[in-house]
Amino acid sequence: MSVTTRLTWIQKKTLQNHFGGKHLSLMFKASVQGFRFSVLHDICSCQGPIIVVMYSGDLIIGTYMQAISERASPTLTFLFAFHASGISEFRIGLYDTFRIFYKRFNEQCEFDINLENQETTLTSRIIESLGLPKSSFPGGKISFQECEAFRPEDVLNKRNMIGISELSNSLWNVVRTYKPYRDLVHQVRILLLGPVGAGKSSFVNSVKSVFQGHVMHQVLVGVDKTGMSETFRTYTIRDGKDGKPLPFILCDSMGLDEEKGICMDDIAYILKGHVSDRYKFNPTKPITPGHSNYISEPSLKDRIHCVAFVLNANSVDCLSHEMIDKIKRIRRELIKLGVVHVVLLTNVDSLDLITKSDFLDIYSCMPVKSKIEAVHKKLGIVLSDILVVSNYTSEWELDTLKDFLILSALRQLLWATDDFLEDLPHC
Ligand SMILES: Nc1nc2c(ncn2[C@@H]2O[C@H](COP(=O)(O)OP(=O)(O)OP(=O)(O)O)[C@@H](O)[C@H]2O)c(=O)[nH]1
Ligand SMILES: [Mg+2]
Repeated sequence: MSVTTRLTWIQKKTLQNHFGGKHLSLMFKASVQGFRFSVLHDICSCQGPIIVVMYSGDLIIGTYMQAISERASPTLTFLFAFHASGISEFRIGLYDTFRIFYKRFNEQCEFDINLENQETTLTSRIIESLGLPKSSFPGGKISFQECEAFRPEDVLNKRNMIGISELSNSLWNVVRTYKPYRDLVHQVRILLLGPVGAGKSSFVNSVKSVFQGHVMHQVLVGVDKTGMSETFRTYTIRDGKDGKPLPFILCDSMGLDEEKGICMDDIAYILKGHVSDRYKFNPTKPITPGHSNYISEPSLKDRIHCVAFVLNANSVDCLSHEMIDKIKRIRRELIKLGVVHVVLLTNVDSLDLITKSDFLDIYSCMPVKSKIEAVHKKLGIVLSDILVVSNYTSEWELDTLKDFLILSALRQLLWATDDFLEDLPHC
């Protein structure tokens, strides 16, 4: 059985972010390894900074020490306490680690931890500064039922970054060498649909950026209540500056809106391949045969092979009934036409508590999981078809971790298009 911390995901993440965004690796758990400082010392000394957390009923308090040294020597020390609103901190300054755990009789100490007796003592000045209830500390003491020690580790270290870069490179190769099923088309067409401002155009810019090798802001993006994109645009992306066109086309559309936005009837025309590049949407009426952008007899290459519903992760919990209804109506149309669809959740970078290092394992992050579950519940889309990305928006430099998420999502989109092509009746 693996030894796990008592901290919830949110508590652990709050603590991580409070102390510099490092990953917390559990080194010691008193209920498993024993309430003995000698054990904690053997495990944690010479490991660099250590965070010791004590659990007393509902209270969680702890200390950050820059080191547990072999000899008694002062080390930078902080005390902290958890609250519903976050973490309070008291900086003790340079403090002798051995004095914390081995306070000598009558010695004046601001605080100490007696692991063997499962109690810790704090001065009233510290109790007050940490915002802890004085009544829980009779005589300055509080007993604890559990004690854990963590080592803060830098997850964005060289080894992990090399690993992620290798993964990105292999995804990059999978995408650029992708061949649509049985060569039925040269390029598959992926349509981006979703509420105004969800990040559809930014996703096109992000994919272009990854393949061009620098951040691109070619497609107009921005915040406008009525929507920024007003024309239907189809983007072929090149593999490098003068490279070959990649085997997919991203189709950017006008945003869905409760009142205005893309005309719902236009969606069916786009899906069936009747609408050509640069068609200017009219929110009040759909394209008609005879329009210069109307393709009367579309072939398979003009059709949409996969749809990505683009949603802003921050707003999935407050999607209006009208929006959910619209998306469900589109889904029914997609199912009727056999078009495969997935969800692309953008803006994961701005979810509460999420930091860059979480991109390494984004699907296991609690806030991301809860957004994915919310989408699943509201729209009925299976969990494995909900992908997450963080688009390039205001940055100037490419970022290996963002590239990794964008490429992973793109690979899933290509697999989904193959499902559509494979399922065509004449194949
Ligand atoms: N932080 C963050 N911001 C994003 C992300 N994706 C998009 N944005 C921002 O969200 C805003 C809207 O993005 P767009 O790409 O224009 O959205 P859209 O879906 O094309 O919007 P319309 O064309 O108006 O329907 C812009 O200010 C983007 O910079 C993301 O993943 N993270
Ligand atoms: Mg747009």
